Amino acid sequence: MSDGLPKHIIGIMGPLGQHPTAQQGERRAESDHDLAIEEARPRLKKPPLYRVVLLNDDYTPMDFVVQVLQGIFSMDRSTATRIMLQVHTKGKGICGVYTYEIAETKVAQVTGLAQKHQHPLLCTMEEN
Ligand code: TYC
Repeated sequence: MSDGLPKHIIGIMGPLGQHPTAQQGERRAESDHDLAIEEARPRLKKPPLYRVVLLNDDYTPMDFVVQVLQGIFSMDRSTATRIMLQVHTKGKGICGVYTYEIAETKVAQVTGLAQKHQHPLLCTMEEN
């Protein structure tokens, strides 16, 4: 009974250990041994994930986009160049997949850097 897994009391055992739903008459619960225990289901849900998406435009320099992908999304130069060219040829590309607040922060960082350099680069997030 000390394996560290969450436990869930589902009833009180009869004197001979029968299942609580099968028990007749008076109930006893003098010690832990009288409790019918089953493993509780895990209670943590995985958080929703969001794709951070970069959009193409006609004006933002390719090298600026590569630097954004390296600096904000921790890509090496060849991966950043591949993603930049994917955005350039297909219209959009995924920079990464994150939980809500991290995705939101990445979008704000890209947008802020683009505005600082007066480029029209757009970045959005989409639920995965
Ligand atoms: N299309 C741009 C150019 O020809 C390059 C570019 C790539 C812009 C990716 C934005 O997200 C982008 N200079």
